[in-house]
Amino acid sequence: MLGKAVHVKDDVKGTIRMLIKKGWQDNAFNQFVSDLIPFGRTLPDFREDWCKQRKSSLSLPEVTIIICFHNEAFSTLLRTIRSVLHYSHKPFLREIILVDDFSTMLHLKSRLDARIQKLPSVRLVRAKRREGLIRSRIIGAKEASTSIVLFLDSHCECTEGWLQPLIERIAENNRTVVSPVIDHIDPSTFEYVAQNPKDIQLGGFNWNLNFIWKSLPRKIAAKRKKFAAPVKTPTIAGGLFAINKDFFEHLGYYDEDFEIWGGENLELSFKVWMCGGTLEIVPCSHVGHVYRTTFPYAGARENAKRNSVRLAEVWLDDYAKYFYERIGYLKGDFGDVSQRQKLRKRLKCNTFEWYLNNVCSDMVVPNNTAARGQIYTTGSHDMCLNANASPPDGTSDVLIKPCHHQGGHQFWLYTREGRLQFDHLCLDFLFNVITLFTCRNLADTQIWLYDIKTKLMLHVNTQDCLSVVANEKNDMRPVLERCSGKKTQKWYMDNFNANNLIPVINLL
Ligand code: UD2
Ligand code: MN
Repeated sequence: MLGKAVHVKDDVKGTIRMLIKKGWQDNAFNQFVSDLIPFGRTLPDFREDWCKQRKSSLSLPEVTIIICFHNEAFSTLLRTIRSVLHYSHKPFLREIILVDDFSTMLHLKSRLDARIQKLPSVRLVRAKRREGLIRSRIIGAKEASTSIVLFLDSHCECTEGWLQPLIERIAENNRTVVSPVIDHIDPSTFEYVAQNPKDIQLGGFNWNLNFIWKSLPRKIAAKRKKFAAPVKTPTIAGGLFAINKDFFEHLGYYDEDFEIWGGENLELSFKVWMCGGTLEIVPCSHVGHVYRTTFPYAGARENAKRNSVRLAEVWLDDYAKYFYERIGYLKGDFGDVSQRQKLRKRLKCNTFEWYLNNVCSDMVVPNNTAARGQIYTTGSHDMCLNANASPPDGTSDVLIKPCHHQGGHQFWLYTREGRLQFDHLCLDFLFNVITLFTCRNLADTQIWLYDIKTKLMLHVNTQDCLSVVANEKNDMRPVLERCSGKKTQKWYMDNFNANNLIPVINLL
C-alpha cells in the first residue's frame, strides 16, 4: 500500500454511491475509502538520512499520547491508534489516552470499548457532556501520568521514527513545544502526501486570527544547512504537538471558555512565545493528517469567532483592533476574560508587540494605509467589492455584493502604494479579468489610483477605470472601462486618507 491513493470509479451506482455520499456527510471526508484501507497500512519512511543516522545521547522520558474525538469514523480512529502503537518505539510510549467528547455515533460505544480492551496501553475516557476539542484536551492532559503529553487529531497516521525527535527537543529544554511536519492525507483518496523538508511550511496567522501556512522567510532559508534540523515557527496548526505537562499547566493550559473548535492553536502559540517558551517544527518527525475542506460541526464558525475575540482581548494588546475591524467591531458576547488577563499578568509575559518584533517580524501590520474597510460602488445602493477567496487559496474571483458591514470578505486595505489588498491577495487585472492574485512588488497591474474628488479608481497599467457590470445571472462584477465619469465608475472607501498615499510617480 505505502500510502497510495484509493480511487473509486466516478460512475458507481446504487448502495455504494449512497454509502460514499453518507461517508462524506458524516465526516467531511471519504469514509468509504478509509474503510477499505487496512488499519495497519504500511507507510514509507519519509525521513532524511540525517534523521536516521542520529542517535540520542539523552535517556528520554516517556510520553502520553492524547487523542480527542467527537463522532470520528471507526476506521480513521483505529488507524490513528494503530499507527501510534506500531511506529512509536517501545520505551517512549507510556499510554494512549482517548478522550471521547460525547460522541453520539453507535460505533464509538461498545464496539470501540471491545476493541480497546484488546489493545495494550490504550485507555478511554468519556466526557460527560460535549466539551469541545479544547476542554477535551485539558481533560486528557490532566489524566496523563508522564512529564510529556503529545496530542494528535483522531484522523492521523504516524510514520517511522516520528516520536523520538519530538521528545528529544523537550528533554533538552522543557519550555520547547514541538510539532511534527504535518503531511497531507487526501480526504478523498486517503493518499499520504509527504512534505519535502526543503520546502518546509511554517505556521503564521492573519489579522482575521486564522492560522495560515507560510514559506520559510528567505533569510532563514538561506542559512539552513541541515534541512531536517528543527525550525522555529511563530505558530503551530495546533492539532499535533508535544509539550511538557508542567509547562502546559504553568501556561494555564488553554482558555477553558473556548468552545468546540478554533483559536486555541493561536492562543497556545502566542503565549508559548510571549511567556518564555519556544515553538518548533521538527522535520525528522512526519505525521499525516486528513485535511477536511468543511466543518462537520454545527455552529463551529460562531464558536471560533467568539474564541478569537477572547484571544484578542487577552493577548493582542492594541493590535486587537486589526482583528476587530475585520469583524465589523461585532465582538458579540465573549464572556468574562478577567481570569485569563490575570494569568498573563502573573506570568509576566511579554507584549504582543514584542512577539511581532522578535518572532513574527515579517507580519505586515496594517497601520499605515490609505484606506481600510469596505469599498462601495455608487452605481447601486449599498453594494460592495467582495472577495470570494478563502485564503490561502491562490487566485480567485471578485464580485459586487450587498454590503454587510461585518468585515470578512468585504474588508479591504488600500495600501500606501495603491494596492487594493484582501488578506495576502491583491486586486489585479490579468488575462482581461479583474481577479485576486498574490501581491507582488513592482506589478503595476495591481496599482490603483483613487481620486477623492472624481471618485474614480484608475487602473494605472491600462489607464482605464474600475466599473461594474451585471452578467446574465445578474451577478455584478467589477470590470475595467474607458474612464467617463459615469455613475458605475464612482467609488467610496471607508477611512480614506489621501495623505497616506505615496505619490504614484515614485512607484513606477
Ligand atoms: C485544526 C487542528 C485541530 C485544531 C483546530 C482548531 C491540525 C491538523 N488540526 O483543525 O487540532 O487545533 O485546527 O481548533 O492542526 N473534536 C472534539 N470535539 C469537538 C470538535 C472536535 O473532540 O467538539 C476533535 C476532533 O474529532 C479531532 C480534533 O478534535 O480529533 C480536531 O478537530 P478537527 O479535526 O475538526 O480540526 P481541524 O483538523 O480541522
Ligand atoms: Mn483534524
